[in-house]
Amino acid sequence: MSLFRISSTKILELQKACPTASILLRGLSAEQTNLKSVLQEKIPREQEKIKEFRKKHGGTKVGEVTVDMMYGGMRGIKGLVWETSVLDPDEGIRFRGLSIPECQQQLPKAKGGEEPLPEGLFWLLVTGEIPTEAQVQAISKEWAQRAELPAHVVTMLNNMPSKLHPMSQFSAAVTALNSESTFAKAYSEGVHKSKYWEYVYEDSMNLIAKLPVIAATIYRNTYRDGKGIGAIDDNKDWSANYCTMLGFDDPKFTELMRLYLTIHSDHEGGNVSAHTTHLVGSALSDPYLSFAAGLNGLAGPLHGLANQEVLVWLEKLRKQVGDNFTEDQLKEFIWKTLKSGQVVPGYGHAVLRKTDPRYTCQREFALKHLPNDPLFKLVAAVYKVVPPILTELGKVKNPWPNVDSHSGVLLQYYGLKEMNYYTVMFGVSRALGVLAQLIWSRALGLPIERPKSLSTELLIKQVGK
Ligand code: AMX
Repeated sequence: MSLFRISSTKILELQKACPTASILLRGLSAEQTNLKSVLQEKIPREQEKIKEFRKKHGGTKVGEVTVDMMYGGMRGIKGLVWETSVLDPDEGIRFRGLSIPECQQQLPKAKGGEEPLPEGLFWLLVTGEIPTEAQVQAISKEWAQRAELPAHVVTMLNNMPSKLHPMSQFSAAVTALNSESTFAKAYSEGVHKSKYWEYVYEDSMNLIAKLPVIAATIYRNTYRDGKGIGAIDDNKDWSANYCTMLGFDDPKFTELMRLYLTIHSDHEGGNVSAHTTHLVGSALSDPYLSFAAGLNGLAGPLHGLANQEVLVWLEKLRKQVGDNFTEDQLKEFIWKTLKSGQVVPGYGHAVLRKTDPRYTCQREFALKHLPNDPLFKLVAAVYKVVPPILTELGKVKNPWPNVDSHSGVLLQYYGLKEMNYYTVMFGVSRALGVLAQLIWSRALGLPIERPKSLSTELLIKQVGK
């Protein structure tokens, strides 16, 4: 039954005439396992909805900008539209309205598994709907089939010096993949702008499919014997293939990676990696160039590199206090870090004001699978001691742990000990969120980003008036 042949104008008419039409349409898309076809139906409806909304409310104010906001990293300025997720300061992230526990409950899982498959999260981010198992399996298959790397990228990766940081290798390889961009080719051939999203979709699907191959090659070249990573298996999901290529075969590690790759995907639009990908994409740079730019931002120690920093910090702490530590010893180490002008990595956030639910779900994973691990015990003890100290400092707006505070200890437990590699895994996951949004940014025809800046001199003149 090909109900998907109904035109989008017909669907809009149907929705206006019948309030239950969206439920009906949801039913229709549940039968369709081709993500692009689902999008083809959704995009005109969303374009129309936004057009109507802007016609009525285009001039409505949504906030104000103060001088402090301008000097303070634009904190709190509502200046971006990001469809795939929204971050609440107290509650944490919601992916298309679903919290992390709801995603864990409702998204399809691998056979015998307990954690959500990132393929399902991607479907949710792109469509706003929870996928069926058949839809998730279709994505796994499609990504497996699109995974092959062009020869020049393999050669480039194999010639990277092993002392080059894995994140630099990663972003360089993603940049070089733009030789394959269907968007760049179509643009140079003069494609109509209404078709941009289709090419961005193709590039995004190809890029996501290839990321685990690139990431695993980097891992094996840098930390192992550099021998082949083996072939992608069409019958395995995206995370399982990634784990096999890395050289890990513990099913519990694969489950951890499914959770890890799901929860690191998206954190609304203003964070450095998401905003950078969006900004570069707005110049109509192709998805490879846009995402590589985002990766370079993720590689900063205040953003994604914090997961590496946390482990370096924990190792130093453990070396100093051992496994039978007292709270006073921990406090002393934390104060030493702060007094030497450094941040406590893994704590604090620009938007969140409570413990990050991505931290909590990783803590729950640890409580279930590695409750007696000494490093986990240290992480749990640090969780008790750091927040009161950061609160005492008086200036830290959020003394609670973020996602990066907990991911490394889990990876260490399963034997992935090379902490300089951790941000690469974050990057593989982050692609899901920022590329889902990039498809929508082009579908909605969002323009080149260009906010206004002022010099201090001009600002003083203007405010002094
Ligand atoms: N340790 C020590 N000081 C901290 C701190 C921490 N964990 N978090 C914030 N502060 C300090 C800031 O450095 C700033 O000091 P300053 O006025 O002397 O410059 C002051 O507290 C106010 O900062 P804020 O408004 O609370 O935070 P922010 O929005 O400016 O920065 C963040 C947010 C995440 C960069 C900051 O909390 C931090 O540096 N944390 C440690 C690094 C980290 O874990 N980053 C990962 C974040 C999650 C992610 O992106 N992956």
